[in-house]
Amino acid sequence: MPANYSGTWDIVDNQNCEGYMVALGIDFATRKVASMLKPQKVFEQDGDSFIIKTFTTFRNYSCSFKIGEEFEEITKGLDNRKCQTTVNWDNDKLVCVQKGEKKNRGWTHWMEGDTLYLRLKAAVHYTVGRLCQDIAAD
Ligand code: VL7
Repeated sequence: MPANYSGTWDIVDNQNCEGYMVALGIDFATRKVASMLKPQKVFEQDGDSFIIKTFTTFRNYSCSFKIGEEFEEITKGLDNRKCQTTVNWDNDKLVCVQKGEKKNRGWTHWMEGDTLYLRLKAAVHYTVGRLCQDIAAD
């Protein structure tokens, strides 16, 4: 029996939503509006079938999927990109991979007690260094 996420969930707080939005290339004005929002999520779950609706006063977003079945997701009203998206169980966690232009993109939901968590990720952070031979040292 998988976990049951059904219900209506209200945001309590979040961290670094700004960084996520920057990674997706959301413009400054939209980020400022989005950062003020208090999203509500409504999960409709029937076993492995999900509809996740995200409601705000500014925009809404809805996504439906079946566990393990890849689908084309268009992030309309978010960054408006096309992704090949798959959501799987990792024990009771919901793990989403959004393949597309943005590398390392996806989200994970899990529950602890009566709290629902959501971790959203996008983008890659690299650092590249260059080193040269120290001839004098040899
Ligand atoms: C992701 C907030 C904002 C662009 C407008 C703000 C509109 C949202 O991926 C999401 O949910 C998953 C997991 O539950 C299921 O679809 C929703 C909300 C991301 C970052 C990006 C700002 C533009 C507010 C409707």
